[in-house]
Amino acid sequence: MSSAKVAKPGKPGGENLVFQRGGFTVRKFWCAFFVFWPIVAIIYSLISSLVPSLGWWFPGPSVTELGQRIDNLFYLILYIVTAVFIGTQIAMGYVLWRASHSKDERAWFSHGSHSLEVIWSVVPSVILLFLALYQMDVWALFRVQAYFPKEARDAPIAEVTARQFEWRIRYPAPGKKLQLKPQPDDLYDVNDLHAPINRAVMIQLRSEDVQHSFFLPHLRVKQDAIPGQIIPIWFKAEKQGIFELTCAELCGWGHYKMRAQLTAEREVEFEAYLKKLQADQNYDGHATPSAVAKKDE
Ligand SMILES: [Cu+2]
Repeated sequence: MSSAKVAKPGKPGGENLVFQRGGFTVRKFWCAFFVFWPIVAIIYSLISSLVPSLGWWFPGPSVTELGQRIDNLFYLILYIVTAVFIGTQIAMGYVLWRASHSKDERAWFSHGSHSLEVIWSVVPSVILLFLALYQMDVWALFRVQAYFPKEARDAPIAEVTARQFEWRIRYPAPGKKLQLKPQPDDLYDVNDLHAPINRAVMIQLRSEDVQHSFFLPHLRVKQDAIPGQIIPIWFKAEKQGIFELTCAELCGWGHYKMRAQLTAEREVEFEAYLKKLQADQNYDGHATPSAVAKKDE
């Protein structure tokens, strides 16, 4: 309020004594201090995003098309919050700078402004409503099973069970469909999920003990694994390679060990992998030479 009293410099006592004693240098220091960090944050973000080889940003472009659409949403939100961040930091810097230059000027307090409150309620509401509507189709495609690609829904390739502290993977035998209950000829592997590329595939995610989170950062896929639930997830890798699969939920003392991999490979390689798993599982010490050779590969 403009009627607020201004303490006279050098006058002993009163609430402004500490402020006045702070002096010119201290006020300049705090002004510089609070302006410095937002500038560091902006420079850091700019370097991280403009020089991806540093590895401070995303782990490369998404290898799925849906992941690229998720990235676009991320950037849209990032631009909005960056504009708000820069605006508020400039306002704060300006106020500090003014206060550091004039020790006679005190802050102005507002005890309620109808127009201001309307503005700062309506503007964020409009932005949030816009984001909520704008991201709906990506969200539906990512999370709602009815919107998953049909080819993925029809034939889940594997069941992944998270447990302290590994990923257990169960595939149906070649040519068979994944059943809810384990079958005698199912194939098993641990910490190495294989999937064919250029085909939408679905995985049934479970947890055996606590809550985990199935995270494929290069594919922008992240889904909590919850005990008692079977949660379907899908992706369509468009690039061959070995990608990190990790647990993104602090799930116990060995959480750091839940690092596995996704091997995205061509359809023929995926089929060969399943065949090899099958040969390994059926190996009883008296197998044919080809099975032994395969096992020793
Ligand atoms: Cu975990």
